[in-house]
Amino acid sequence: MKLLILLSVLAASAIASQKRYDGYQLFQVTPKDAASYDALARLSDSEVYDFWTDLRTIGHSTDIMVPPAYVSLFVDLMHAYSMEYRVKMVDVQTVLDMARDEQVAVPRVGSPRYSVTWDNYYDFNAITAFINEIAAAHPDKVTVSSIGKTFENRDMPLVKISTGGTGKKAIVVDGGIHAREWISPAFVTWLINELVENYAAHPQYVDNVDWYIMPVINPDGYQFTHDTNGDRLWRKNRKPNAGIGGVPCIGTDMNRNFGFHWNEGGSSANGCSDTFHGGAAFSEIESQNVRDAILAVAGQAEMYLTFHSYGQYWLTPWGYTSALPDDYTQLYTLAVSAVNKLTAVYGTQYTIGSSTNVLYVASGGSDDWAKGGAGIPFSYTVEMRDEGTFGFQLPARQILPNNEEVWEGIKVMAESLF
Ligand code: 0X9
Ligand code: ZN
Ligand code: ZN
Repeated sequence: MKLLILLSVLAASAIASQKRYDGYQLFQVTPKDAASYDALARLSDSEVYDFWTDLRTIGHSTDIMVPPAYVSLFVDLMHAYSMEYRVKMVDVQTVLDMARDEQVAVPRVGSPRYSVTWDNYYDFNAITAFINEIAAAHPDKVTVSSIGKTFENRDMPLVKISTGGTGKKAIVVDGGIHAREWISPAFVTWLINELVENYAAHPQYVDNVDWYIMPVINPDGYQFTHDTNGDRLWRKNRKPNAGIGGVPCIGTDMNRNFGFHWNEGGSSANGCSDTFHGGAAFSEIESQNVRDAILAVAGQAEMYLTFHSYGQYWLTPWGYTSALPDDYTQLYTLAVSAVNKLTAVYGTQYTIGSSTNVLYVASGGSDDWAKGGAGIPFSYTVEMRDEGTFGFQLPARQILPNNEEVWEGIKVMAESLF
């Protein structure tokens, strides 16, 4: 009896041991001049504050998560610089708990065909199972392979969707480069399902182009956000690094590790930072695997789409400079057509532009490398829902509406290659 109680206490504490965010607050702040901007820039260098959205330019808001012990200091700073601010989440843990409760409460309707559905979020194993199941059900259209192993020895899946024939253009898609952006794999897996399972409704999207889809390119990080002893708000991969000042840390930001104008701004040399760019361009096994998989199809590929959250942006290169690519007008015009269709579904607004100009400088991104390094002309980063009401904890009931509207944009993207 005593043993049983002990065991259940242990079990309960195992469940409760994901990193907790009790008393953490999410602030939305807007720097109004150079002095207040610089003050925020200094905060973003410290590991205390988690910038859920990176610092933009003067006049644009940023979402910053502040630990309880720093809240009053932070508010003092806001007042000292007369910055506009508002508290978006008074207790981040409550929002995490609500999202998890919704996740548990959603009843599975009927007996779903596959290991994932789109009324819930799923971990890496379930996504891998789904990919293998849909490939087995549609061997005429779907081929699954592994592009290599992660640091923690997980296979990184690549799904090729094609009805055969030669000389077709290709679209490369990936998701899950940032672990905590759960809507990304939830969309990319849905896209696979829509193209394959719903093929008959719109065969042209598969008959006219080949798709190379990698639903989770940061499997270790993504699984860590699901693990009971993990951290729901983890962003990077999971390989230990030298850290800073003799204190080791974990993880490289994969979207700062790609080798096109790597380490030219908007990334960090501090291994404890959430935007750590790694020891060198392509220092990480996962970004190497993605690089090699893309290079293998680069001759055929005309388009690269990488899915993130949040903020509702349809972004073009470059992320390393405010200068625009030569063919920016074409990139921009196509994005406008896509976003028009997207917005027509539920009224969701997206901002369009080059990522440096509408967001911030951030070098080493996969989009910049896909265009500048692999020579894929149409390269976009899509930041999906929402605008920070729920942020990374986008409620599961929004997965389908998000996916439906983004799909309208993707159709426009694909049609441009027909
Ligand atoms: O900062 C990023 O990596 C992306 N935003 S996120 O909030 N999902 O982290 C934007 C990347 C845009 N592309 C480049 N900067 N190259
Ligand atoms: Zn350069
Ligand atoms: Zn991201």
